[in-house]
Amino acid sequence: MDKNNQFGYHAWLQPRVIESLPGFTLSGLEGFAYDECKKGIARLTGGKPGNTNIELSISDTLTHEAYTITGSFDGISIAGGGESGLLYGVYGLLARLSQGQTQFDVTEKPATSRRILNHWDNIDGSVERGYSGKSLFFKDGQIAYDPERLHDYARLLASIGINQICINNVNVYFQSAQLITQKLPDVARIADIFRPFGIKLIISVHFESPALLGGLETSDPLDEDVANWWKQATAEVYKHIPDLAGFLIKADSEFRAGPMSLGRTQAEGANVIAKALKPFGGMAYWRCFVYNCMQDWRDTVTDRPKAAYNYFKPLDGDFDDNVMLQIKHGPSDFQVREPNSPLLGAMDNTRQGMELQVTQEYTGQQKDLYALAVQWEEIFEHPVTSTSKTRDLVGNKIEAVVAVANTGSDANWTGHLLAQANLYAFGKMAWDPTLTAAQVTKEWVALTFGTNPQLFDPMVDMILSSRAVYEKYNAPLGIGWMVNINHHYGPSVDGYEYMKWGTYHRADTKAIGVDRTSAGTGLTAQYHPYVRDMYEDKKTCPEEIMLYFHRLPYNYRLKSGQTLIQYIYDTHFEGVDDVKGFIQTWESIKEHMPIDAYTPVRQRLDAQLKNAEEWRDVVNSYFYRKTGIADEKGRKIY
Ligand code: GCW
Repeated sequence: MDKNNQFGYHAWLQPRVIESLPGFTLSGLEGFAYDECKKGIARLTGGKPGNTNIELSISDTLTHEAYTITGSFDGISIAGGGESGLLYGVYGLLARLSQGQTQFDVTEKPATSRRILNHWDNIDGSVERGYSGKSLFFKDGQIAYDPERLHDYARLLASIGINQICINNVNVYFQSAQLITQKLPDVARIADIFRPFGIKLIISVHFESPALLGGLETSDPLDEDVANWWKQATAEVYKHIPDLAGFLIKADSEFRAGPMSLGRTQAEGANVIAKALKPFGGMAYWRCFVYNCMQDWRDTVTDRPKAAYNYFKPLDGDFDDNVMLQIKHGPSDFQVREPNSPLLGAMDNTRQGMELQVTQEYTGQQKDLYALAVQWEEIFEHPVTSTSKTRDLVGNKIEAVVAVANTGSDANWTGHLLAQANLYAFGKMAWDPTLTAAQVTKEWVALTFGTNPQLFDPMVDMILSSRAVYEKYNAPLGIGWMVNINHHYGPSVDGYEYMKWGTYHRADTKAIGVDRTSAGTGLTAQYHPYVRDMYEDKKTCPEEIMLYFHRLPYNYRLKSGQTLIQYIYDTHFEGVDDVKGFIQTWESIKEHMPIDAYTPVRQRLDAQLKNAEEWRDVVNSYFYRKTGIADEKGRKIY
């Protein structure tokens, strides 16, 4: 089947003629936004003639990416602060028209000027933690792409406000390191595709590039030759891509080289690259995923979640002003449930961005349905201090919202059709972190499937409940990591337990969990006192995250009166039942959607059910065997 005809290719920009719309004419500023408006209107009206005018203009009173939409079917005005704002205004109008809006009095501006996707794409065409086929950018060691598809991809991303993308994996190997030396004309062509959509490229670079590519003896950031190498190489990059947003660097992390191995600080490492980017207005995005991945599991003092704060907080103020620390949202690694990273909002003199993951590495790998928006809403709702929440990006000096992409060469972009909702939600919530999961999910369903209530309500409910369902059959109460090692799909309770990765639940016959309070590893002390106190005390620690901070006996009574062990049993049985409910829901709405939407999702739900059953039986049996405590309800445990 032609990919463009398969349901899902157009995602939330479905060609769907809406009979109630009038015909439109366009006037005002001609250019890219105007053309996009024309195409979008044709998509929604089928080119119906009419005389409702849409006027496009630039307004000096708005910031570059901001826009206003005013008017009604008597006439509509879109004004953008700049070209990007105008384009966002066009997409904003089209989305509102698709959802049946008829009157417009909208002013929008993004909460942050950096809304970024990171692709973990390798030059051989594979995608690290990718579950949607192959790379959109690379193949067999070369830059290779379908220009039409990339153009459509750029439109999808721009329509949800994404304005920067890193095209290659943060794990940079030799060939991808060469992107900044050998392959610049090709990278520049990709930049050309994204540019009109207001999207700038980022390139992941290898920290040891001076040695690896330049033949220098060292990559020591304090070495003058090294600094000069970065300056020259970067100048060359900017000759080809003058508007490159910057470089992304994963250093001293999971066997990647970095300044630490050369006796230098993270700041010294970041600044040498930042100085090379500075004349061109580029940013050094420096990841904070630095921890000891060679820990002895017998070591109960080292606590991996403390690592990022320990390394970076003392350096607050040492980073150049074009370094942006890129901090994973939680102190572990994209688990189903984590507290926020204590580093977020903790540095007054350092620029910071928050990294999320749209790709579902630990959250079902786009086989299982998982509404990330629900989790992100909690992350944004998380207190940084008693008066401020993470969603106050400006107040907490969080200047970028970044996510690892979930897209690839699959016809529907995201593998699981409903995983498109996660990409959509990311763009919308990065633009406006006050949006709720319910709001963005409803928008996505309306734009993708329409608003027929017989389909709309059940689908919205199913998607919104999916995070809680996955959590039920996964590791309990925030403890995380009970996954199969390496590939991270499916259960393995002790898979990481005797390993070097610093991820332990330390379950014995009586209790489970690591005490991270002041009586234990002291992670709590890294938080603002308000948050610290909340986590310190079992009475105030939110129950769903209890096992992240406290070691509990299996007979610990939760607020419901249930014991911990019974909670584990119950949630794991419920999780499976809930997935069966998803299948029923999907069957009940089958007739209201195209068959090529129904079938692939049904197949994935069947796979999800198997996975949930495996989780239920492995986790329940593990704890039954450890504790010898029977299920109160007498259900079968193996
Ligand atoms: O958890 C790990 C992932 C790696 C990833 C790393 C990171 C790109 O399993 O695949 O590497 O996180 O975020 O750097």
